[in-house]
Amino acid sequence: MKGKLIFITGATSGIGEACARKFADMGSNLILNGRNTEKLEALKKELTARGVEVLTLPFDVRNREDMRRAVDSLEGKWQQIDVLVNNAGLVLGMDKEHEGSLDEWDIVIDTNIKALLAMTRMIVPGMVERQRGHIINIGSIAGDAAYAGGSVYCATKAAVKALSDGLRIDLVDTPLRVTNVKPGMVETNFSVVRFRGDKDKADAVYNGIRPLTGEDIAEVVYYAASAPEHVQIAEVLVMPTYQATGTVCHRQL
Ligand code: NDP
Ligand code: 8X3
Repeated sequence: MKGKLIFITGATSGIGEACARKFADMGSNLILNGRNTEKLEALKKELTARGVEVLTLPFDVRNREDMRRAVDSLEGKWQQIDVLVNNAGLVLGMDKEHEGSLDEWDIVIDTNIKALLAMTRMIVPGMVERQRGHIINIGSIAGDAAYAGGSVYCATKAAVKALSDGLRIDLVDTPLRVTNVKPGMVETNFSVVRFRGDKDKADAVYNGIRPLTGEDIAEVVYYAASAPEHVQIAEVLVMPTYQATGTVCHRQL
């Protein structure tokens, strides 16, 4: 992957940040998106010191105009994106479908579905023109089956699966590849965001079980991206060893 150009959304934390480090370690150049400009600049400084080129592209992925402006601002070699990692995503709360906040769910749907689709719509045409590219979507085990209090989040990740499968069909007559990486429990800032900053509740999610790390997922993303060109890793479900489904895990308490 040396010299390849990787565009990662939500690169300021967790899985996205770990992917940035992994690709940088393997010599790839990076376009890093996020909302936290300070964090983006710190990451850029760290990764450029490893000898790769990094462009930061700060925008809220829910803002389509800002996304358009950012993508249109890419010039020359920065337009030649080899891998798009659609990673930015979140969930807010664990409310029942008939009780939760429609405004919060708009944020989740706009980020996890509409922004992923808009990024795909803006970046993939260039890949088709160049006859080169790979779209890696970060889905979730949550997209495989609904769980209590997860209905909207699960729906968004089911949508990521459908969008990934649909795109793979639409691109079947091209050399482009589409991968849906579906993690189980990964300890990142995800649960802190889900529980609206309550660190104790977030920590309890991983009580008695060794969760995956962002780095574990970055290894999977890198594996898919670096597979030989005739190999398309369509979907990967990756869980901690003591997790069996979205709702079944063994806690050693
Ligand atoms: P983190 O909260 O650690 O990271 C999420 C990243 O997405 C942050 O950089 C965050 O930036 C960014 N982001 C969120 N909203 C926006 C936005 N509107 N515009 C730009 N960036 C945004 O969580 P994870 O690393 O765990 O999550 C990454 C992906 O992995 C998500 O799609 C999540 O659904 C998925 N996933 C996570 C699992 C887990 O157990 N952790 C399991 C399965 C899937 P900011 O800090 O500004 O909010
Ligand atoms: C995050 C994993 O199990 O909390 O996508 O939904 S889970």
